Amino acid sequence: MKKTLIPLLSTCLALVAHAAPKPNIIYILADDMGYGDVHCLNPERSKIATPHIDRLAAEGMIFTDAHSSSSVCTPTRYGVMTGRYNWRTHLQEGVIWGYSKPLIAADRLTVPQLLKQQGYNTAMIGKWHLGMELPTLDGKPVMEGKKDQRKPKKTNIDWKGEIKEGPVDRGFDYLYGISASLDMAPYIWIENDRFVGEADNHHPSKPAPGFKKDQVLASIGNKTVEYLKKQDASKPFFIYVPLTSPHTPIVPSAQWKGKSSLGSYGDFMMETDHVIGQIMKAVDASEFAENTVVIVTADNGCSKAAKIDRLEKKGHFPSAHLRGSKADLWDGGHRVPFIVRWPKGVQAGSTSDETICLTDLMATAAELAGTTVPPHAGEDSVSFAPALKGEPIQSTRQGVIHHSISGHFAYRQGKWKLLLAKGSGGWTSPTERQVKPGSPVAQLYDMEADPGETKNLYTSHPEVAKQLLQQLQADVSKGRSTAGSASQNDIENIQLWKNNK
Ligand SMILES: [Ca+2]
Repeated sequence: MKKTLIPLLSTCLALVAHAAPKPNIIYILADDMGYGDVHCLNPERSKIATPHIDRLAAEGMIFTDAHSSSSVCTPTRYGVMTGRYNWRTHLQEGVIWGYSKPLIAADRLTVPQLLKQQGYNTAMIGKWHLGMELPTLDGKPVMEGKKDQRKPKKTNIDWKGEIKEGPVDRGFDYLYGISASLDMAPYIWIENDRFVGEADNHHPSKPAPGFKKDQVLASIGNKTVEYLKKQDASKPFFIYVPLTSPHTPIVPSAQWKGKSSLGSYGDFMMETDHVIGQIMKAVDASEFAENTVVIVTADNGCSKAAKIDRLEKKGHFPSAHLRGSKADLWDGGHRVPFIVRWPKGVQAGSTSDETICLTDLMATAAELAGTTVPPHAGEDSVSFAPALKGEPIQSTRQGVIHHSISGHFAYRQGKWKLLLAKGSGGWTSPTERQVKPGSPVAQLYDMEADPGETKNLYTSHPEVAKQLLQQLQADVSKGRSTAGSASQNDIENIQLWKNNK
């Protein structure tokens, strides 16, 4: 009797161990949402109610020192999807457009591909902004505006044709979304590899029939809920939900207009929070809530398009205690809200002050799924999974690299931050052109003592600046910032100094 039971028992145990359920991952990426736009992160100086994100934080973990890899959209999204810094590609500054070619190379591993290999269902619902191959009527390249690619005068798109090299060719089983930002043509939904309806090639700035900008956010929420309802505990899933808000156009839907005391931006932020609440509600109603990791973060800080001066006059500070905003090298550009709820794996009401980067999704997802990042992938990705358990992150990365809209670099290591810029490196005054003559060529801040980046220590601490610069140079030139097999950047001679030093 015993002889037959023991092997049977060990087989069962092995099966149980093997079948330890992999967590589902929902990654919600708001667009241009400042650290101080989330009420619980900025309780004294936020005037926007965000009850759903606040609840997520109360039930999970707040990361107080999380950074997007860039202070603008496209580059950050590249980092989220690939675990690699954007400036290792040809995109050295700025963003791409709605008709642009794919930025992620066909042979580069993405997070959804990695998770698919681990048995996950994968879906993306929202804004891509990483380029795709759009079909054309004449088989020629897509006609783009020569001066303003945001608004070409006419196009040659085949609206009935097959879209290639987009999200479904980069690892997502399912896509419902838009090509780029909601202020960039084309204005049309895409489902998997097809457009939903047709836009007008002679009026490419006109939305396709039925496409309403003030309904896009709600549709992203509804489609995500719909997708969640089709999932069950038998197979893990990864859903990437890049929201289109509170980025421009600031278009709260009719039912949210006037809800805040701050005008459209406040209303739109409240609607953003509401949509996150709808997604949480669907998770909570499911059989898989306990083992679902919900992450809420943003691709960069609040934009000046939100009329930050006016918001501040009304007592709302979108960058909280941080200096600058979207596009900048100062922390207001790229220190982002980062909240993780995972009932099974994260203690409610916890906080982590570890410095993490949005490139870290790949290594973290790999660890959560019980695997590792293969060679020649995720070169700038470090798993923050230990932090979720309250343990220190085991990082082989010396520091985190920041990048501004104009391609200025900064390096953060422990409490020190070196900026290779004289001013904001972005849109906030003083910009590089506005700095006073004779200003130091770079900036160095002690982020512990001076998180608002007010006291430049560059000239008084040259040895610290030198050491950080050397580390930055090493991380750039070796094609990776983590330990692992050597890797190559897509271009040679990445220019570290952008201010004519
Ligand atoms: Ca953005």
